[in-house]
Amino acid sequence: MNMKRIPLLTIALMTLAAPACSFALVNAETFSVGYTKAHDIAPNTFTVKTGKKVHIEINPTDTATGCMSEIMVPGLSDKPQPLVKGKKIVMEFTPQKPGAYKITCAMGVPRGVINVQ
Ligand SMILES: [Cu+2]
Repeated sequence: MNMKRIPLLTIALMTLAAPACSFALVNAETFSVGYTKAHDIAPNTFTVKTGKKVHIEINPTDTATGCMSEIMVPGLSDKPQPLVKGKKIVMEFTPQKPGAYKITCAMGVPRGVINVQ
């Protein structure tokens, strides 16, 4: 076995074990959300604070189809992201204005709400 390869492998594994967002998470309000075709996202109602960073992770256990196959939060997370089984979705934003922001599909059908206080 070529011993020179071991340190490189160790560095690669350490890099994988420390995702880039781990530092940002320290000061963010973090939510873990599930998705199934039968129940859509759960939970689907969130309360957060103006000026405080929010980190939402969605872990789909189904792949969504049709109208509701993408998710976005107009005004907070404007880029539609596809709900695909096993593929984690991350939304990160810092709300600047209080209000009730709808969680929607890519065309605006509501599926939940983020209340910014
Ligand atoms: Cu739709």
